[in-house]
This record gives sequence, C-alpha cells and structure tokens, in this order.
Amino acid sequence: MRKALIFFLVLSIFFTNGCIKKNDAKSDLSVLVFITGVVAGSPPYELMAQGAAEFAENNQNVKIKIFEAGVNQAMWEQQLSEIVASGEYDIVIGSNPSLPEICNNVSKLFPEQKFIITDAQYEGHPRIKTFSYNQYDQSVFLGYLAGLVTTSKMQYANAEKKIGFIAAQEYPLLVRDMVPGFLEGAKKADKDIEVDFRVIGSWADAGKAAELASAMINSGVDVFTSIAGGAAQGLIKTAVDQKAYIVWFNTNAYNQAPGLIIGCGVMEQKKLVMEILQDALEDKIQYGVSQTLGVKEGYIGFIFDNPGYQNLPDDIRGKFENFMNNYFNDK
Ligand code: RBF
Repeated sequence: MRKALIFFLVLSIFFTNGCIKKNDAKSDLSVLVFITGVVAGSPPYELMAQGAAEFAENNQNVKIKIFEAGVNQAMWEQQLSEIVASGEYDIVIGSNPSLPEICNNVSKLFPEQKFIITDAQYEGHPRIKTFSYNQYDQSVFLGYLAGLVTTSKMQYANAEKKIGFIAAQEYPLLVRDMVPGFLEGAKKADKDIEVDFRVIGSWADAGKAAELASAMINSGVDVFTSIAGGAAQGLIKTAVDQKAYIVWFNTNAYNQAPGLIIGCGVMEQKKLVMEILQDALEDKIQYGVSQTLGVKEGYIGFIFDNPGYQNLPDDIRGKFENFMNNYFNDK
C-alpha cells in the first residue's frame, strides 16, 4: 500500500513538473506576418516572407501566417484589427514606416497584442518594437555609383549629368533620407549632377512607371533608381527597350536586366526577421525601443559578386570600392 502511494506521488510530481515546464518555456509561437501591400516585386516584403517561412520550417513549434493586405492603405488598420481580434497570434510582424501608428491604434482595442515592425521608428510603446534601416547609407553609395556612371564614357551614358529617381509615393523616409542621400552620393562623383525625381502615385502601376522613365530618358536621364515595389517593373522594361542603366535598392536584381542593372544594394531583412523570431521565441524582444541598422551594423550592403557589377569599367569599380572602404569608416 505504502509503495503504491509513493509510486503515485512520484508519478504526479513528474507530470506536474512536466506541465509547468511546458508552460514556462512557452515553446510555441504563433506569428502573423502582416504585409502592407503585396509580396511579389517588393524586396522588403519578399525578404520578410522568406525569412519567416524559413524560420518556421526550421522550428516546428513556430507557426506563421502570411497575410497580404493589398495596396489600399486605407484598409490596413481595419484588416489588422480584424485579424488580431481572433487572439490567435502571439506576435504580429510587419515592415513599413506607417505601421507603428496603425499598430498603436489597434493596440488600444487589443492591449495585449505584441507588434514587431522593421523599416520603422517608434519608441515608448510597451508592446511595439521597431527596427529601422539606415537607408541614407544605401542611398549615398548607390547615388555615388550612379554619378560615376552618368559621367562616364559607358555605352549608354550621355553627356548630360542627370540621374533619375522614380518613387511610388512620397513618405518621410524617402523624402528626408533616400532622395537627398542619392543626390549627395552623386555629387561626390561630380558636383554638377542633378536628380530628376518623379512620383508614380501607385505601388502597382508599372505602365505609369514605364511612361515616366521614358520621358526622363528623353530629358537626358541615363541612370535610374526607384522605390516603387511592383511598379518598378515598368522602369526595367523601359530601360531595356530604350537602353538606360539602373542601380537597385535592397536586393539582388542583376539578372532582371543583365548589363543594365549595374549595382544592387542589400538590406539584410531576411536575416533580421529570422533573428527577431528567434528572440521572440526566447522572450528576449525589448519592446518600447527602436534600433537603427546600417552599413556598420552589417544590415545594409552592396552585392559586388555579380557580372552586372564586375563588367563595369575598372576605373569606376576602383573609385566605388575605394568609396565603400573609406566613407563608412570615416563617418
Ligand atoms: N515598398 C515596397 O517595396 N513595396 C510596397 O508596396 C511599399 N508600400 C509602401 C507603402 C507605404 C505607405 C510606405 C510609407 C512605404 C511603402 N514601401 C513599399 C516602402 C518600404 O517600406 C521601404 O521604405 C522601401 O522599400 C525602402 O526600403
């Protein structure tokens, strides 16, 4: 009888401990990836979706749901509220400068919900964590490369010192950091270079982007960049048809127009998303604070290892690599 009692006691301790351990370790993580637009054609969203999917593949206890909210920005807050209302997700992750305000509003209705947002800056909210990329850095070095090419004797470079920037929409990060950075970088190659800046008014209208690019080529632009999501396909098409060069933000796009896309930057968004999810799993996210990640931190870079870049004239590559080695160390 006593033996049976001890056996029962040991068994019950074993099971209780097991249960407590399971709850304490909080080994399951349910994640909503809230895409403020559509994934295809938008580097920040493609990289975020890839990072989350790969992390979930490697961690069976992590479940992700990728939700595309579409390009109608007026609908994003309501869509997010409706999903969060289910209470299904431990964290929501997203990537957009406009998300903190939206999450702050959603948070008033669902105060327990946690949000982690990249490409945004927001401090002081106990359930919102943000990471911003130093896009000024990337704009400066892509602008410098564009400046070297527009003033070169390359096949499709003309005598005008004019480069182009096509944006889907104006927003603070773009008008305060990216366009000025691009111009400043170009002026480091030649102080007389001008930037022709145009706005499409849509993240999806490739036809309008193509039209703008064509008009800009006619006015003397020979090197472009863009921040336009899927609409940037129109720029690529025009550059291929009418022969102009492109420097590309955030991701490897060299093979979309070989010989014309001559420089690609990178944002390490996939790496960051995987790190975020690992930290979330271990309950190590510091909510309420924002972190900025740039070249020095290893989250903004340039893809040298591609014929699209390697086939540029030696003197251009020499100057560009010198710039990359010195500029970010001296700053
Ligand atoms: N970037 C994209 O690549 N695709 C998009 O659909 C997109 N939509 C945006 C909507 C808003 C309201 C804002 C403020 C930015 C958007 N961006 C988009 C820009 C993106 O967040 C990022 O700043 C740029 O891609 C530069 O890295």
